[in-house]
Amino acid sequence: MNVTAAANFDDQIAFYKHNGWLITDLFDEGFAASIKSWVDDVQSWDDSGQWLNHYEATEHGAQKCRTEYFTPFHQSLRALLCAGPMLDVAGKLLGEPAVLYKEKINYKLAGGAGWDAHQDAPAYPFLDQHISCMVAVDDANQENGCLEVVSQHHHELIPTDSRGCIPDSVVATLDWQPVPLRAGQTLWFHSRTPHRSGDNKSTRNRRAMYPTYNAASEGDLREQYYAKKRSEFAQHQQDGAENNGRVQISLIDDFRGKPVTK
Ligand SMILES: O=C(O)CCC(=O)C(=O)O
Repeated sequence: MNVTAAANFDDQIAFYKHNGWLITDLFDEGFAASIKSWVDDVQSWDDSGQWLNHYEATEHGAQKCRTEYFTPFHQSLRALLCAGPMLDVAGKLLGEPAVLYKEKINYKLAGGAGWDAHQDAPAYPFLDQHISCMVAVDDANQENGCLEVVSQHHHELIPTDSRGCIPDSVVATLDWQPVPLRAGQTLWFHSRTPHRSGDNKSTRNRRAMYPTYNAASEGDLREQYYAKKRSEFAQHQQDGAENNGRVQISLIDDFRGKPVTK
């Protein structure tokens, strides 16, 4: 593992504080290949465990679009996300020691859908301060649906529409910047940084892992977060809630993927 975040990180912290996002190169090619093989492991898991798999209907048929709550079941990914340079950088950017709040892999396989413009904060209860990171598992670019962010817009919450997303009238006024990443690069972003992503219109998968951290002083709330998510999703299913042709995989309704019909 090649850790470049160690010594002179002050300029990067200043960039993050100013813009609300930051790219770091924490891992060399060999380590990026290891991350890829660990994500292959999780991608192959069926629905028999306590991890949470989500699926979407695409032109290529039903595809896995997300797995979350996987760190208890994969030792190498747990070590990657809960210790070492990832936790260290999260703590430096938060300004105090960090703890993992939640973790997900968005697969966005060829044909997979993207996300409408949103801030993460409304989907992350119990806390004031979070920081998320996109760890690029495959190269991400505009063809396969990299993230797009808005700089210097992380100081306040934008009132949301009925789906919990940024209203179209506001989206049109924001300056969106695509952030292509090489596999192994990491994009850190504030939970109020507006972001969105395109559908994967290419023939190449765009898998990405997203750990979210909070200040340890606010508590270790990961189990509480997932208990809330599981109970809201169970209720949603029991109610047979209609979602206007989208499958809901977050506590807000930001994902454009279609539900798989049985
Ligand atoms: O993976 C993506 O393309 C966007 C993900 C995202 O914004 C989210 O999961 O909240």
